[in-house]
Amino acid sequence: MVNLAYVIAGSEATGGAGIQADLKTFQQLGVYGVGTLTCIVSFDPKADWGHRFVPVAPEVIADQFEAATSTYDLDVVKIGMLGTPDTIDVVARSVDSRPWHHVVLDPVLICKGQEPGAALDTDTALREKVLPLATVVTPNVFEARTLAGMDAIESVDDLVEAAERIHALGPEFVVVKGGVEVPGPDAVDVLFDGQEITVYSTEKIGQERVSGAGCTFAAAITAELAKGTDVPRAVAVAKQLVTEAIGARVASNAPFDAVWQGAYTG
Ligand code: PXL
Repeated sequence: MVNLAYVIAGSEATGGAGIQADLKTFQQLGVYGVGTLTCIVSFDPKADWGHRFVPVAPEVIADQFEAATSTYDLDVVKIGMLGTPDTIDVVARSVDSRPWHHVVLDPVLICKGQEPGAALDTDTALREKVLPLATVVTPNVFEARTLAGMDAIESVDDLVEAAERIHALGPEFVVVKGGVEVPGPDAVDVLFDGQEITVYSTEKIGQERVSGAGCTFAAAITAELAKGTDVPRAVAVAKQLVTEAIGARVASNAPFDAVWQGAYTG
């Protein structure tokens, strides 16, 4: 019997991030992927590779959700980029209408190309409507600062404080990803389950951010949870997969490389 995982996320037209990265990750981990599209992002090579952003109409998101959840018995879902308050509203109502074993939220906040005013509304809606539905949330340093209300995250102690603060907002498990943003030789992630802190650490591979790493990390956790893995072990698998995917990154004409999930051997 094949395990199934569901993702609600945006398309990133070059295939490095977004739902394309999620579905590749599911496949790499041997899980059948089902996807619902929330928006379409097309980088603009004429404007410094900024994001052109087009939301999918809320009723079309609801239709996709109905098709996916009626066709399969899905109990693990990853939520990626949503992008507007209206999208957040329909996704929150849809997800809340069914029971889930796990809801993994990658809290993608602002996106270049969106109006700052709209982005603030979006952050607030995400925090109020989607975060309380999540069982696992995977903010990067920027997202963690916003969600935790911290001015700076510059050390492992700060990652721990952010994880504890975000846990108080509802999710059972919080994984704050230090990535290349926290100084030091290692890429450190911190998991907090309400009681215990677990620190995951690997040597940094360069100092540049690689496109699709965050999407791939949360998708790998989701795929592992769909296979029945527990959260601490799912995070360990995700960390290894992302580290290998960054090591095997794909160069392009854009100013950033993209992760390659196919390098993971397990
Ligand atoms: O990596 C964050 C992300 C998620 N989802 C979509 C994106 C991006 C970044 O470009 O375009 C659709």
